[in-house]
Amino acid sequence: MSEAADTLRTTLEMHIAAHDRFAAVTAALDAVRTGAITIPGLYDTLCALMVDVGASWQAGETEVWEEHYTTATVRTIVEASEPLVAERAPAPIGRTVVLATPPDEYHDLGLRMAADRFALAGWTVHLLGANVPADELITAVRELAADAIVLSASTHFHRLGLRPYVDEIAAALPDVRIWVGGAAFTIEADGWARDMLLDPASIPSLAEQVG
Ligand code: B12
Repeated sequence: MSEAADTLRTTLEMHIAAHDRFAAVTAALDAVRTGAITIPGLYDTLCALMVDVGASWQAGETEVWEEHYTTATVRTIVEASEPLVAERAPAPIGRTVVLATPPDEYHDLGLRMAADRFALAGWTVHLLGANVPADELITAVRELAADAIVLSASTHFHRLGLRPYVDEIAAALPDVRIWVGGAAFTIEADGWARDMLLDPASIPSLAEQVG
């Protein structure tokens, strides 16, 4: 982690511990505006913070409401970054992606961050968010003329559920590229083709792989 990311992380933890959401959001946005950190760097910092909050809750050191407080603060930071993403996005490259999580998968912060990573690579991005039925996703991809679909799973259970979901979508949309990712795939990815698993760091160079 860079020194700027370390500093921001400490500052965010301090403001969240003091239950000062506004100060946390301001510190994060200022770090991007001043160039201390890039948006992907900010998102990596927020992701690490969330993983540690989850571990701390599991260890009984953080209350459930505090984990929710942190999640809500991180969500506001990501949503408030939207204008900064738009300012930094290059000219459109003529590729469109639709992003969603499968039914009952409510972990959507990583998906939200992946949407911005695609925007920063010049993609036209349509975020459907969490808990999207397969038939609705298929309709959306057709109507939005998307070249690719990005799906996220955070739990073991939802990674297993993603398999038939992806198979149904791939059968209906054979020309559309499908990528999957998220915390569940860092633990296990058995049965998934390598070229379907996406590393966020590779998003800037993906455009040539579709259409
Ligand atoms: C916050 C949180 C919640 C929140 C979610 C809020 C929300 N709207 O997102 C709430 C409270 C709702 C929740 C609920 C549950 N949770 Co939860 N949750 C977490 C926690 C603490 C953080 C998740 C998070 O936001 N991380 C930050 C984001 C940014 O990280 P990320 O999703 O990994 O995304 C990064 C990358 O993976 C990547 N990425 C993500 N998707 C994709 C897709 C592609 C294609 C690409 C390229 C990249 C990419 O981008 C991000 C980096 O920029 C984790 C702890 C952990 N270790 O992850 C547990 C965790 C994920 N939850 C867990 C569980 C079990 C649950 C519940 C089942 C708990 C329960 N008994 O009710 C429910 C399930 C709810 C449901 N049906 O979905 C487990 C999963 C265990 C497992 N492996 O199966 C974890 C790991 C906690 C644990 N250690 O037990 N949870």
